[in-house]
Amino acid sequence: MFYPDQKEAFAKLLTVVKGRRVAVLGHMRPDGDCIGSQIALTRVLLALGVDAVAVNRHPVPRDIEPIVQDTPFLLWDEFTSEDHIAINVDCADPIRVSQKLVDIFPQSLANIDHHISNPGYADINIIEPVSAATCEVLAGLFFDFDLPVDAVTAQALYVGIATDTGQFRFPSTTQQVFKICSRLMDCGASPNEAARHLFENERFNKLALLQRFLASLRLELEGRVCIGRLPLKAYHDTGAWREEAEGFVDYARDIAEVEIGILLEEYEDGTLKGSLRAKDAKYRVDQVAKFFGGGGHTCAAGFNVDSNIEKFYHEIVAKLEEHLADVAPVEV
Ligand SMILES: [Mn+2]
Repeated sequence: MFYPDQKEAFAKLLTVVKGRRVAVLGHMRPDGDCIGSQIALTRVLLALGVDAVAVNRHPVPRDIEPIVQDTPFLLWDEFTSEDHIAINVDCADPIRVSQKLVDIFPQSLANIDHHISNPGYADINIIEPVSAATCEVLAGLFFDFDLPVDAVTAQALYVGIATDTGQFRFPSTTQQVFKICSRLMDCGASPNEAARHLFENERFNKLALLQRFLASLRLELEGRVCIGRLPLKAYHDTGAWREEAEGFVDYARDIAEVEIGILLEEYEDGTLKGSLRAKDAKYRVDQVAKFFGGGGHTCAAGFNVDSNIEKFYHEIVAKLEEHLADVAPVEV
């Protein structure tokens, strides 16, 4: 078994959903793991005869779209609750599904996730912080319970794992990840097909935005930190979409001597999103994110603040200086 400790909780979940209508909710600005988890859980519930639908505040990103296939997937304003119960996937905090969806579902039945900061806010909580992706947790549970995993479900789970492990590079990439992916290939998942729509399908506007981001990179704190900035203007000038900055922060982290990479992005509503990526878990970037009201993993975390880049830049550098004073650099 992949997740013996979750056997009881997942069995309870499968019992409670019988005869109910279920909305499978994901987080705002969804990523591959979020969408993959929603597709997979919705499809498996449907196969079990449960009336299930995936619902999100924001649309499925263009590069992930091909995996949705015939899965019922709605935006929040296309969805009408008819006594549905909610299951949240990949959401460390209930508000991550958006205020609009919290208004419809003040309390979720279940919460399936892999974020260390998840406090277990639902009636049934399945949280596996050591797992690389929520899709890994779901795939493991489906195999443990011998549930029907069709080719579309397998591909969705594979895409979630491939994206949340940074294409099998992050420290979270365990032997279990490969065992599960191998089983998913048995069920029809295709890594090559996934790679084609995820990585060989770029828009020119995105590369124009990437040029702006790369030109903005600055080393701070004796080169231990690298910060890239995307002001509103960068989006206006290039016509790139928000979700196209996904992964840019990795360039900042990937510089040889840099320990933490950061992306600061401005939003139209006067807020600023910070994304943090560390080379090693000991940097605990989740703690830095938490200080600014966010959260995440030890190596990958984020937050939103009411500010702009000009005002906030010095605040984050000051906080990192204090944070890094206690952490020795990684030997390369
Ligand atoms: Mn995830």
